[in-house]
Amino acid sequence: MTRLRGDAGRMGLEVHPYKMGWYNAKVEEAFRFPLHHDTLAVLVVSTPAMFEKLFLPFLMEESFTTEKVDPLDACIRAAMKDTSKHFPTEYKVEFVQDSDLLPSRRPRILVQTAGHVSGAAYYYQRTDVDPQPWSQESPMYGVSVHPKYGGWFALRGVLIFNGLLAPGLVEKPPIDCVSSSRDQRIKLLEKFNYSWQDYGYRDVVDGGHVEDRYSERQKRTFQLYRERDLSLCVNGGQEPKMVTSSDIQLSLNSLLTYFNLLSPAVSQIRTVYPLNFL
Ligand code: B12
Repeated sequence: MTRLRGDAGRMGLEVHPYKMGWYNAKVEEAFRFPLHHDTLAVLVVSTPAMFEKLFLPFLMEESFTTEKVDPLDACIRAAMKDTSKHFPTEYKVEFVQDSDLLPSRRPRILVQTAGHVSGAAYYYQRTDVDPQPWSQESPMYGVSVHPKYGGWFALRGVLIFNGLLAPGLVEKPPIDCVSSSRDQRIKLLEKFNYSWQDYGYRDVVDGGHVEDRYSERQKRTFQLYRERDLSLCVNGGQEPKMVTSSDIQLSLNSLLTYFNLLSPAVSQIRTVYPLNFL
């Protein structure tokens, strides 16, 4: 665990161990993992530093090709694969990512619940506000808040150590960092649900202080990401359409143009992309 934590830290990631049974106890049947209660699971969280320490260097690697439809997912997956090389071979270690789906199209892992039971980040749900000001019919998605980074982080996935039991692991409750008032929790949930695009929910934390935030460059890149995702998945807001290679080409082009404009150093990316993608 110490080695894993060290590796993760160098990449701008954090790791938080928990027992699969703690997670299974919270979620509905459909989301449970059919594993022994004490099975070791480790949540992987990205901090604002991940962008510079891991993602930009990954984009510059020789091995990066346009076949990887989602570079960020591919980047985290590669980092976990690399780190897993140090694990004893007798355990079957699987990395389940936030974007992985079950055949039912539901997410394979609910990373916010995993964040809560591992003690990494408190998961605020509508039930954390009493009484609730919203009607039961209106959706109000929950949001996790990290004690150091507020909302300036992401929950990337979980390493599952099949066959490795950790009976001695002690549950560490997450830090309740939006504890000051009911109004603060309402503000947090409403900002996350109604105006997440302005990043405001990420600063709703007791005392209003966070240790680090995404840089302007990181924000802009992730924004391009979302635009790209929409262009890939949505056809004028109507029916989902098939993803074509020209969609992917278009989106990667905009990402690369942006990098090239911002930083001459990153323009090396040009050299590792096939020319027809530029
Ligand atoms: C599908 C999805 C969406 C959908 C639907 C949202 C939703 N929450 O359902 C849409 C497209 C709308 C969406 C949008 C966004 N999303 Co989104 N999304 C997801 C995704 C992939 C799955 C969420 C899901 O379907 N949950 C299923 C429901 C049923 O889970 P649930 O409500 O938590 O219910 C469970 C808990 O209540 C638990 N439970 C029951 N009792 C108890 C008690 C306790 C104490 C606990 C802990 C748990 C617990 O059991 C229930 C299940 O049985 C997650 C990643 C992931 N794999 O988890 C990201 C995720 C939630 N999204 C995220 C973000 C940031 C966004 C956006 C801001 C866009 C963006 N990426 O920048 C917007 C903001 C929301 C909005 N205003 O629209 C982040 C949230 C980070 C955070 N700080 O919490 C996540 C975690 C992705 C990530 N990698 O970090 N998203």
